[in-house]
Amino acid sequence: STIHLIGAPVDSGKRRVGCLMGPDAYRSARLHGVLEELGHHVIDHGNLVPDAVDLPEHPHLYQLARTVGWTQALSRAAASAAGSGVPIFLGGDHALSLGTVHGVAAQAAEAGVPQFVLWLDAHSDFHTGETTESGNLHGTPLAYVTGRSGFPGFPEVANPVPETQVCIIGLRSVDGPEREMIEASEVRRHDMRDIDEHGIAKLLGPFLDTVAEAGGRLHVSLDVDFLDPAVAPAVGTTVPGGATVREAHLVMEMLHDSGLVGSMDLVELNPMLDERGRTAQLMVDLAASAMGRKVFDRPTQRLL
Ligand code: DIR
Ligand code: MN
Ligand code: MN
Ligand code: MN
Repeated sequence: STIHLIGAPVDSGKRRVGCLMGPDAYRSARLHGVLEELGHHVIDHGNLVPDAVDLPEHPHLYQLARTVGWTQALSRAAASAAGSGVPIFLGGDHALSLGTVHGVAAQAAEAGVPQFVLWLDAHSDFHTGETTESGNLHGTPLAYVTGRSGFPGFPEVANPVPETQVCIIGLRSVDGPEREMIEASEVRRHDMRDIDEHGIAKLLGPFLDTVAEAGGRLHVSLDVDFLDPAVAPAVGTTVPGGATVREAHLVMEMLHDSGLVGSMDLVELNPMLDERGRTAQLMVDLAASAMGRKVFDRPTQRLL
């Protein structure tokens, strides 16, 4: 199948800079060649640039105009790529998902396909512009794409992703207002304790079944900090106690076996913080597993 690599060097979603180097770190770790070796037709579209947006500085929301500009540009790019192959967005910080999910959801609505979202992250990214304490917009995309208010200047969300079609796995840092909103919602959420108690396959499997039964399409948003910082140090917001390499690969292999992945974000990689490119390399290996790399050919064995 065709894979579109779309560079999204978004660095406006938080204060610590460096994520703008992410797309080239993935390229240097040979993402393109690795995917071609798996038999895919790969097109690297280069890096996007944000729309020029004329908005006054916001008293609380950091780099609002720039992030709105990215959201507009990414939404268009995602909508046009989603119909004709699998776009993989090379981040960039997680603010890029304000645009990518907006765009793929719009294209899905047009095609009459239910859009589902899998969020692999230590954080819930469920703040609105009104609840965020940091003012960092990378902590907000899930609230935006599920249709919450509090996003001044951003494109209208005409096709919100229904809460029941969102699943977050890997949680271990959730702010108070986020917890309240998530608990009052129908978003599926699994913290690290769920993974420890049940195993990650038993959390992901039922969600994939739901997507399949609905005839849906899945957008996967993979935040580097889903992984444990011991194996993935190159991210500004490390939280101890994250997913292992083995858990992450199992998730990716199950995603490939499901045949449901329509689009993917690789986000929050900050090459400035990396140790000899090891985090970039791990993210490329995970993307390869999601796109079909395996040791032996076999379907996922679901335990339950
Ligand atoms: C924190 C950190 N919850 C915030 N968020 C994220 O600033 O709102 N870090 N997403 O990666
Ligand atoms: Mn995130
Ligand atoms: Mn995170
Ligand atoms: Mn937060």
